[in-house]
Amino acid sequence: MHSIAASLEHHKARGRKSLAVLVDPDSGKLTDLDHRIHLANRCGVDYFFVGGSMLSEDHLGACLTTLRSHSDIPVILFPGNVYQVSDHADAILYLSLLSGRNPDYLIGKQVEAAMRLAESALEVIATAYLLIEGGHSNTAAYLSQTQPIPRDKPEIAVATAVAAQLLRFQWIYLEAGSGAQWPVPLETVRAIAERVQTPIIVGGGLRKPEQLEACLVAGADLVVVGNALERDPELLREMSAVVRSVDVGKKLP
Ligand code: 1GP
Repeated sequence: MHSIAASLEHHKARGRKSLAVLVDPDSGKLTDLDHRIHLANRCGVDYFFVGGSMLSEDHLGACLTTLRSHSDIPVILFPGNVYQVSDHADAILYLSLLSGRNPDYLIGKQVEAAMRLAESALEVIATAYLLIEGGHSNTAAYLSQTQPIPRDKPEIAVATAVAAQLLRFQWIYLEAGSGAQWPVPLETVRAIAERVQTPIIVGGGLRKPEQLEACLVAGADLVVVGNALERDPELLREMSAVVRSVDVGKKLP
């Protein structure tokens, strides 16, 4: 039995790509959550990510209970603040905002949450979080009072990802921002994948199956989709098929 962090490494080693559906319990669109869960089960989605920038704990609890009671897909907290911690999930992304220079989001919030996490049964996944300019105002950048990495500076993103690997982060998350106009540039994903062995997650502004495919071919190991699936849950069928198709042709060791 692999831990969740190890499962992604295991998949990466075998060239298998992964898909996560982001559920934002504060989006006001939880009415069709049952349907989205059903589709995720049928389509073989790998993970649910749960979180939002402005979310309170109350909403989170109900959402986690629904996910847990209708699905065996691992549920990973993707917290927008220190209140989004719950034992009703399997794991939590312990995010450090490495693209920014705000000490609160590099280590301050992590210290605030540390004792609670250490005492919980959650698997804690140390995750380097890199905001990459996505064309729209970025909520995470605003709330953290940091600047995203400019889109045309892949070398900065690469150096940050290499630092994350040297610092032994378990996952690297490249984030263009929820509803981003442009997803993370493929050139950036490719350049990072060529330099680091740490599993790479990419999210923000992925709306079309072709974008997922391009991102995975460029070297992402896991893609995360939120808004597009809230708007059109049926899109998941095509997206998951594309993710599986990228596996094909990879050589098994
Ligand atoms: C996950 O923030 C993203 O990394 C979600 O973005 O809602 O645009 O898919 P979307």
